[in-house]
Amino acid sequence: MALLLPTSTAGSLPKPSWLAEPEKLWSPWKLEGDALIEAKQDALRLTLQEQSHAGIDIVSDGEQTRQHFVTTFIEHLDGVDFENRETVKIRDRYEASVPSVVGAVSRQKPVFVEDAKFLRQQTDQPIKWALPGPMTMVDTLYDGHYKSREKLAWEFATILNQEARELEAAGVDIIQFDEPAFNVFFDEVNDWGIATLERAIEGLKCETAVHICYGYGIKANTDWKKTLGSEWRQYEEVFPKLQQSAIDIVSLECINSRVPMDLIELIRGKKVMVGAIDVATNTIETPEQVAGVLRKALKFVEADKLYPSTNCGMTPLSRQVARGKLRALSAGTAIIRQELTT
Ligand code: MET
Repeated sequence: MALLLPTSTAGSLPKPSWLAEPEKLWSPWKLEGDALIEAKQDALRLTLQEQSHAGIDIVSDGEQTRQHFVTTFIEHLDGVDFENRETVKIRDRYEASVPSVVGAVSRQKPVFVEDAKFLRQQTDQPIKWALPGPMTMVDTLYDGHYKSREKLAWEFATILNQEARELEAAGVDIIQFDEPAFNVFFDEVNDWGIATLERAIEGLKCETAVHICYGYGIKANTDWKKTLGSEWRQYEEVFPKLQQSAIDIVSLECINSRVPMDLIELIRGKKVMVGAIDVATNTIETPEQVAGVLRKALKFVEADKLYPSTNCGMTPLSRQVARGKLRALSAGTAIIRQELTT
């Protein structure tokens, strides 16, 4: 029988301080050239070991080889100027320095495929690889060429599909597309966001996931959350269409959020990665807190479709806190596995 409630993370984990300045998004690398390549691989090995030791079932690269979950992918494409960065407002919320699209975009060579092969060599556990989704990509750049978010999203969808097919061939079990922008631009999600995502997964035989959260635990996001009222119903806007889509797994923010759990009913039939670890606090969850979230989710997801996970990436946290949170995720999941099997 397949393992019940396989645990995973949203993807990113803290980087060691010899690789990049810790507890920071877009943290610059501390090395360059061949030394940097080797250091990234060493960090990947470490992050993998930490996940296995903590009992995480579906492991990732901890996003050790990328500076940021969106801009690093964009910077590897042709038609992009990443040296002359522009400051734009992203997610309709905060200013960020991002790359510019200056011409037709294309992928001349694979972006993460070598890293994925390296991860595959290091472990027999199932592996999940995160890529940015088309809509979140267009929301994390300056477009001086296409002048249409939708047009550019379709271009990115084609490029993502090329990358995803090669990741699948490299032995990746689950390819996840990060779409935090789905929680902000509902009309666009329903007009073309989900359609472009489906273009990105076309022809894949491996499992596919979409991660939709309320962002990293940074101040811009925690401030925004304070304005969202007593019930966060953003998921309600996109779930009906997502339920109809070809995506296998939906990854959500749950613990300590004001998302009503019963919204999960709207994606009945999908596998659900339930965020049972808060990435916006340094407090380590107790196993019972994690178990409490999973127990509630089980009212709306079949046990064989529930994947305990984290609300978002842990890259801005300290290594020590992230380690504690990984262990809490495993321990809380163990409680529910026990309840389900006795
Ligand atoms: N895969 C990304 C991460 O884990 C998701 C970020 S969504 C803001 O960091």
